Amino acid sequence: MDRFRNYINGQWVEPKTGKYFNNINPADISDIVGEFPESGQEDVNDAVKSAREAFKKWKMMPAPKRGDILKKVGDIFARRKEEIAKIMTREMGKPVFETMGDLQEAIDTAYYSASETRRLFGHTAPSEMENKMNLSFRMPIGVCGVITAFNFPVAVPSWKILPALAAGNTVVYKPSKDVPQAGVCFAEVMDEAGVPPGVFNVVLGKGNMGNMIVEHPDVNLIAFTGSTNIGFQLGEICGRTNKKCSLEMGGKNAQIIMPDANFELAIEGVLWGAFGTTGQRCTATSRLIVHKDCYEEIITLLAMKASKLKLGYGLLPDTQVGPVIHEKQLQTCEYYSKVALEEGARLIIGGKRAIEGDLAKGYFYEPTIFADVTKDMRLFQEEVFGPVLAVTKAESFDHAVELANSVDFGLSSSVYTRNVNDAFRAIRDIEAGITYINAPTIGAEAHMPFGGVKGTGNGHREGGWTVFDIFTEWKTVYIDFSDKLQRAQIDNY
Ligand code: UN1
Repeated sequence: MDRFRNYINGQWVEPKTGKYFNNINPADISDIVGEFPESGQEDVNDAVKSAREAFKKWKMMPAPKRGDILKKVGDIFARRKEEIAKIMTREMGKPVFETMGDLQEAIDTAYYSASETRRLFGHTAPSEMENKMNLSFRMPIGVCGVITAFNFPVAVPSWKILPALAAGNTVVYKPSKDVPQAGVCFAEVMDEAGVPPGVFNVVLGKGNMGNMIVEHPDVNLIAFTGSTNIGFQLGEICGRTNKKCSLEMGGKNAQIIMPDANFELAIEGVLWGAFGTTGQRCTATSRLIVHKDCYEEIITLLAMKASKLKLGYGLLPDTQVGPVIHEKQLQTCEYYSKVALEEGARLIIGGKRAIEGDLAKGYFYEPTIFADVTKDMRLFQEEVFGPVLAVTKAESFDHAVELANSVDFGLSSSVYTRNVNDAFRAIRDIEAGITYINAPTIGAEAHMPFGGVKGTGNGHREGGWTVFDIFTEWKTVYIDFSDKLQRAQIDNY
């Protein structure tokens, strides 16, 4: 069996704990992907120390030169796209066409970040005094701890790591315990691209190892994607230790279908949004809100199509839906199915493990649809992170928007309608960081702001130009060439 190592200060190193854990293929739990370091405090210390040291030089490198290296990162990810995609599929289950998309998102982010290194604009503004100029610059922050989830093993970390480096920071990255090999691949790519030693470090581990990064006094910033529970905990530590902290957490994203929508398109959208990545996206469509005039028709059409989805091992070419990530996630799906039934929802399809043939080898759950889910039910309110869709009836467009907003989260949202007025009202009134018109709740593009309102986040946006608001601080500069003391607010008024 392959044994993997940490990547610290440009070297592949054994964990000082001497401990390793096995990671398995969720589509076939007899297939052990490899042994991965179960790192501890000393490993984290080493990584942070090397990142701190490397920061001194990396921040001095002209940003466009850093960009040249990031462009190579994109080139190497592009060259290794199919190979790494297959590694990711084995490790976390989603079909290869999806892991290829995951890598494409990282490639896009690499090229975008590279080009932004020539555009890290600051503002200039007039001074309130004569012979004085006011400027501002974006400055790197220091050592950034990056902690991410399993569902986008390369794309989501790339959203943080590559802009962080573009801006002149250094990084200590802890991938999810469920996708450590993707973390190793990330380090291989960075190494080959010529990212200098210490600028990017990967420490593999599980349990509360992430907290060691967050607690470390020499880490300046934490960028996190994962569960609401953990995000809130990390946020508390960052509050106590005065670290900048960007949190990207849960969602309970709704798609609305109005009677004037193109139904085929809307159904295609919800199938992809709800069951793509086996529902394990923070942007997944977990609620479908349908206007009463087309409610039963949509449910019938949807059930027909959803029951035809092909579950299987993601490396098989006809697989549309892979397994969930682990046994615990399978149990969560079972738990919410049970609760939904107890609370009076109507089971349309699924609601149980998929165990036919080879599916019995892995963590497969049938695409599940519950209808007549009402606002007070737990399936309406709580994130499942699996292939379980709640369908709710709306009395009117306004009611649909009200329902969409009746949850604690606010990441993504979608409306299918041909009525331009309703479309614009949805854009204005839905409480979410992202709204799609006639497109599913998933499918964010690398160069646009990504993030959510309410319980989903803490006010930051990754992606696009806004990511640099996370990974930089402002330096304001006043240049006085008057040759005299000019006292602001005093001498000029
Ligand atoms: C996530 O689920 O954490 O928009 C990110 C999307 C993807 C990213 C999802 N591009 O669904």
